[in-house]
Amino acid sequence: LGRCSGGDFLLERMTSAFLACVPFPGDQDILLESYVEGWAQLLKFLNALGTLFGFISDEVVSKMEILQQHRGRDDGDGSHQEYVSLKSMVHHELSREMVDFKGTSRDGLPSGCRTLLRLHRALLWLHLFLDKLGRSSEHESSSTLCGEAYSLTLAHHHGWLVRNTASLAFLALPSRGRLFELFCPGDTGQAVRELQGAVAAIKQVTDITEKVYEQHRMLDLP
Ligand code: 1PX
Repeated sequence: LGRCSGGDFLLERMTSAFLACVPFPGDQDILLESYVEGWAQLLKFLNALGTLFGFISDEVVSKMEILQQHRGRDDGDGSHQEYVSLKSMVHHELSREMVDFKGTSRDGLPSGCRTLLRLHRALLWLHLFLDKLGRSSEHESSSTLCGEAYSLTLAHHHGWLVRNTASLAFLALPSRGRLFELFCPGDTGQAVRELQGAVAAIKQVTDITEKVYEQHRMLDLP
């Protein structure tokens, strides 16, 4: 597989983190440490896009902090095995009745389950956007592709205020050509291949997450 020296700041590290989420595909489980690492890489990219995307970064950071707080919690024996993987987190939080299915309790740390669900929905958007970008032709607009992917996915979960703010941010997105330059300077073909690798890695993660949430009827957690 070809490597892109300039572009490795985003795609390669993000791809390897999301691949590392699933060390044993048969387990159909996600390692949370790698999941958070994948998001840390996405955050770098988001920050590089400039201040107009700050409200999105802030939201990602606050969701990551909630997960990290759960992961860092010491349950007495000094280990945090409960938050090692997606399935272990789900079983732990369900068995302790930490998951609020009705949206009534407003105090305390939100559950890891409802928090990761927000990131999962965002990954469904990202998967579609990057897939569209990888298949797009030269004259297509990144803002349009991003907006289309958003309408089909994340927008369903957002109110009008967030939707409107998001659609303004999309207009400030770098052009398709500049995004490809960020992914792999001077080599569009390699940028497309790296994009395809990222799309496949994300898909593996979202497919597993979707299944686990569906099994526990948690896809609509408030
Ligand atoms: C070009 C490739 C790489 C780009 C990487 C960018 C990664 C961006 C990830 C976006 C993550 C958005 C997280 C959204 C979480 C969420 O839905 N939160 C809402 C619900 O949370 P709650 O706790 O209330 O149930 C919250 O209301 C939303 C807050 C404001 C953030 C809204 C973000 C909407 C835009 C999503 C599309 C991102 C476009 C980025 C352009 C590159």
